[in-house]
Amino acid sequence: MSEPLFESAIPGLRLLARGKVRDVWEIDERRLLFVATDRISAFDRVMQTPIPDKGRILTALTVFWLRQLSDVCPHHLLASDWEALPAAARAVGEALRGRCLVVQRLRMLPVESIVRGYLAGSAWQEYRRSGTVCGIPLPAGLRESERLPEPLWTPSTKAAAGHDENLPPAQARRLLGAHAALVERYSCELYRRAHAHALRCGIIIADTKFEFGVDERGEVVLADEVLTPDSSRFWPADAYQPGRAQESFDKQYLRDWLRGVGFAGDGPGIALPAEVVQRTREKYLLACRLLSGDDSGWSAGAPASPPAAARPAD
Ligand code: PZK
Repeated sequence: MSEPLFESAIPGLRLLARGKVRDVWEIDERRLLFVATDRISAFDRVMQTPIPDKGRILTALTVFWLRQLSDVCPHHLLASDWEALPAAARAVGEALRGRCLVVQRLRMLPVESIVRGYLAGSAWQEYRRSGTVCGIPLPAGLRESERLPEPLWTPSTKAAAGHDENLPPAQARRLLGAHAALVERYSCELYRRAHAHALRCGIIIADTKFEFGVDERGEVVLADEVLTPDSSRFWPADAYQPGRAQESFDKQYLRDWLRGVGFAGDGPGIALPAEVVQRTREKYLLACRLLSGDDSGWSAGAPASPPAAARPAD
């Protein structure tokens, strides 16, 4: 394990944005550099203590999925090898190794493309109130966390501040214009494929968020990080039980600890004790190892699981 990275600094490149966990740098007019830091958020707040290697783990997972799913649609990833990084990034040194994605610069579409296979979070809240999700009527009598008859496309707005809001799909289609049908089709197919793979690995992907952009030729391209625990709800499949909220695969220990100390998501994030950091790190590592069979040496000694194809299907 090496020094955690809380915030990237790359002299010579221009910082475009800092998200909750990732920093985006400009390489040139055609390319961006995404840096996954070790920041972690819970209850919508960034904690003061980083989780060592979390950025490397999420970078490896994103690269795994983009390769695995590259026959579904085009994606923005150009390179993730150290040798392919701009000299300004390599000059920073080991702190950036394994955390960087060089991506194609796109015109981002103004909708978060969420796909849900299970009834959780804001979808469960809306269903309980009105029997609908994003205004789409669902069968009566579904329980919390229940698998949906079909994956549902439940787009949301990209709110500049505060919480994203679910959009009626008809409104999302108007915002997406000519690209709407492809964004919806790509999103649902990506989710179906990823869900089936993850289930064979013991993980339920309850829902996930995709972002798309348009390249200079007008093609719809998958962007951002994909199918990580930060952009999705991962549940351990062996503990799945509809009728109640599910444990989070990655953040359950952190959330339980935060509740225990009375942290309710108000005010700034807080510092985390070593045990919470260690156990949370192990969960991210396990998710990455189960899904991709790769832990790239962050966890000494533990054997990787066999590839999913070598195990019986569900
Ligand atoms: C882009 N974001 C959101 C994510 C942040 C901000 N391929 C692309 N081309 C142009 N812009 C973007 C992308 C992508 N992906 C996405 N901001 C710019 C974002 C993470 C952290 F601070």
